[in-house]
Amino acid sequence: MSQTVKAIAESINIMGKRSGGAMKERNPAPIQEMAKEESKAGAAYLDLNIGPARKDGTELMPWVVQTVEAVTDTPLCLDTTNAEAMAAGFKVVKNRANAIMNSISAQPERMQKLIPVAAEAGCNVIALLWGPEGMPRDSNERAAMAVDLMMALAEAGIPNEKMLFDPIATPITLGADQIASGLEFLSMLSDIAPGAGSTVGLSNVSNGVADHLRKYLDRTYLIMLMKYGISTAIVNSYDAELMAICKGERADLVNMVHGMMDGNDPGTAGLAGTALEHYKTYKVLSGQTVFSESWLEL
Ligand code: THG
Repeated sequence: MSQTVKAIAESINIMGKRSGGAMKERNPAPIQEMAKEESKAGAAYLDLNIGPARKDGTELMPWVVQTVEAVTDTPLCLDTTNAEAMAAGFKVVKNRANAIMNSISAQPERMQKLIPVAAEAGCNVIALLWGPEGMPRDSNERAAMAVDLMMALAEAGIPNEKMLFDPIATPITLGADQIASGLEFLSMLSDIAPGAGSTVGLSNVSNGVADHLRKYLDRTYLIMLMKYGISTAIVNSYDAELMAICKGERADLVNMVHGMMDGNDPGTAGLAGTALEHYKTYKVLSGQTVFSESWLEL
């Protein structure tokens, strides 16, 4: 059986062109269309990202949840940095045990407010490896933060199987070192928290890169994460090729990149279709080629 990744569709968010305006105007139709499109594309979860929503989060999150639940049964992933909005959203979610809380970070205030809400809901929880001092610097800091989060969640009765650790994907424009450290953390996860799952905001990796190039970075990075058993990913479900990788339908690309990760360079001569683009992109993400927007022309 081919390896699969559960896709958490990212596009219903306050920053998005279609969904952002609709959220602000409380116009359900565009959001409901997107929810149906993302579900049809094969999303296992729909991320509903209202951002910090300082003014009206406790009213906006329940509205978005109910707007989406009116047209689809796809489980939801509630995404906000506003703890009160998160709690208000979970009050109305129909299928709470299958929903995801996105996210609880290793910041004491956020843990205190949200862990009881998650325990009560019986939902899945994204444990975001972001601490009081911000981004962890290497895989050891990620591991230490993961232990803190796991202990606090376990103390509230939340089992490892409900946890999804997010090592935080960083843009390739900042270099390949942080990417390597996220992958290294994933390779340690089954020892740190046996039975736990994992996730990343995949398109962070291509943030700030020209639009026509982003898809190669996102897809290749997902395949690299799959080598370490990533269980879910927050993705652009409108990229059909990316969704095909999630569904286990691109064993050709997966085998090529995983082979390269094991040190087997296939060379460029026999590469067909988009294999050449993904080959070159792997060289960038693994730090063998220095990033520049002309990497596909090299
Ligand atoms: N980890 C976790 N949650 C997260 C992130 C993460 N939630 C937010 C974010 N990162 C993942 N979600 C998105 C949503 C949209 C985009 C990127 C990440 C995005 N949108 C396009 C853009 O900005 O160009 C299109 C916007 C539009 O529709 O117009 O890139 O890391 N746990």
